[in-house]
Amino acid sequence: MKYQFPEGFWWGSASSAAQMEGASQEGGKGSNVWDYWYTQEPNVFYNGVGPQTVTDFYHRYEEDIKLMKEFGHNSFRTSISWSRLIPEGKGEINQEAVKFYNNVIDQLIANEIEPFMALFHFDMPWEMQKIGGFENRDVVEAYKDYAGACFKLFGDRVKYWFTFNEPIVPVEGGYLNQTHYPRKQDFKAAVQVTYNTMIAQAKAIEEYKKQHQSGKIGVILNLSPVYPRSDNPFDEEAAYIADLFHNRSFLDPSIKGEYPEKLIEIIKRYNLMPDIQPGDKELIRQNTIQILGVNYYSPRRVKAKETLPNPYSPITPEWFYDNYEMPGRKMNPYRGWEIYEKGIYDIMIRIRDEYGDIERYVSENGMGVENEDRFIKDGMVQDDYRIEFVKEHLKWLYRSIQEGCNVKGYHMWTFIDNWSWLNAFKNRYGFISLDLKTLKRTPKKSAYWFKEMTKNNGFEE
Ligand code: BGP
Repeated sequence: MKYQFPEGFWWGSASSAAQMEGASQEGGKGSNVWDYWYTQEPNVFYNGVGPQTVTDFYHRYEEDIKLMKEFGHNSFRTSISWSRLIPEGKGEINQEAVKFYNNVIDQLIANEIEPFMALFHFDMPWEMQKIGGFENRDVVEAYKDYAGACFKLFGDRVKYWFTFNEPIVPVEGGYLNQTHYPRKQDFKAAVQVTYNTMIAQAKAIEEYKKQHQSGKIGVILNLSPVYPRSDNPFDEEAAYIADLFHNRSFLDPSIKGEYPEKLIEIIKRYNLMPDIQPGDKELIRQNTIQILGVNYYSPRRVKAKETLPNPYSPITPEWFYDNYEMPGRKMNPYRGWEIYEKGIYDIMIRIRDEYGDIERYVSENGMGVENEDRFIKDGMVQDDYRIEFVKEHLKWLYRSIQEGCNVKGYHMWTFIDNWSWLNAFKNRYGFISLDLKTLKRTPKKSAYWFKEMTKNNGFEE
């Protein structure tokens, strides 16, 4: 069968500023939460590797962009580092950063690679976190000004903007399970930050429209379809609630301009309502997204709670459901995540049916592998498993397009093996492998496969 994708389909990969740029103390950059955290607790990072150098894109972007071109990219997503552009988070713009991002954008365009730009990928400037991060509405204002500055500086060439990458991840990591700064355990703060992030997004979109920019602005969400253990109504209710928390808390306000009633009801019942300011509701309603990025790695499987939560323990989303390890599910043996390719199709169909079939693309999908060097043969990582992974997801994506879904592209996570927060370089995701000592880049087998596939705008099997 031939999987021929539509003309003009976006092919490429994604990364982010903090995960690839390096030069974290160079070029006038201010610290972000990761830079700061690393100075405090280097050992919480896998093998003690911090954010200073990572893939060193800051110094090697020309070489890297050439490689992207060579390996079939017509688009690439990264982010602007807020603390590089505005070291204090608000106030003065760092001209060295302006020069750097201008060079990157120009270089991408010169290589016929469309830049897709996120404004925020988990990297809160430290000066902003010091005053509470998105718990504080002043930081929301600072983010809006930062976004406005980016549109003004780069919007003549960047036509695809994303307010946030996976906005729920720093909320869950920072306020529920301690994998992101400020590593608290506080559901009420989590709700406030979720809400304020949404306000920040709406303000950035409002600003984008005010500037009469000619591109599109949206958000990138990690959407995992939630499957109940069974069709027992208790399991189904558990799945419904998990979906509310993990998917709909951003999906609904971003596309429909309002929060789901049921989510508000739960938040109210548990006394978790955030501080809301006059005009907020209208702001969210008026400033919905034009394009959606969908990051998909794994499904979420849940079941009804088997024991009642301890009423004295701090409330978390897991009060409402238990995770379910479905017997026989297919696992990625090298990273411990379930692989369920049809999930990508289920998400796309749902957005077609429930969210107005908004223009969207797969903004991340990929396979992490620990100790990937064990698969080196003839000087190259023979990552047939990754080729298989991408192919099987693309087959389902193709099917969703055949069934009318407004899907415009596919970005793999990631191009060159990159640094991944507390996991640092533990799990490798790239088409290109990175030697941590020499920073030498070596294409993996999957890079050659991707090159061939994108040349043909699809594949046959
Ligand atoms: C996604 C993030 C990425 C990246 C990826 C891999 O959720 O958007 O930034 O880090 O996960 O994660 P890990 O290295 O933990 O396997």
